Amino acid sequence: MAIERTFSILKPDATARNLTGAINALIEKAGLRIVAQKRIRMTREQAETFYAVHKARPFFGELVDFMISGPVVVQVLEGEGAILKYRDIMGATDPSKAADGTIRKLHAKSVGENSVHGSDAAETAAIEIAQFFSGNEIVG
Ligand code: IDP
Repeated sequence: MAIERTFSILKPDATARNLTGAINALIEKAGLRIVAQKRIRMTREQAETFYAVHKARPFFGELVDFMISGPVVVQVLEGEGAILKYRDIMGATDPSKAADGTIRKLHAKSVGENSVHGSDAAETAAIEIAQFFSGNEIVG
């Protein structure tokens, strides 16, 4: 399988509960390398751009408000099949449906405040990484 990069966000519910290290440990245990990472406060514009695909959904306003409600940690993860591997260890969007041992099963509070984001495909990963990182900030 090819070495891939995927984009990750540790969401405000995770940073609020001091879970950066606990979640990073699960990421690294799965064999993914954190090749870029920074803690930021997203602007409303950044969050709206990032989640533009969900603009028509009823939860869009709530989602944007949540993403700017506190600091987030944005990351680039690298490894074999990184995109699917990270989706696997994240677990289902709704933590009550997430498999045992997944990040969301262990840590998420609700379907909205679900601790992590991970890209769903190679094309979106490239777009999402480019929204938050310049090339020289990623050190593989
Ligand atoms: P994903 O993060 O597992 O890829 P998506 O369906 O792409 O899930 O939704 C993006 C984000 O929107 C979710 O991670 C969650 O934070 C939020 N979200 C999804 N569905 C709901 C909902 O029904 N109510 C509130 N927020 C939601």
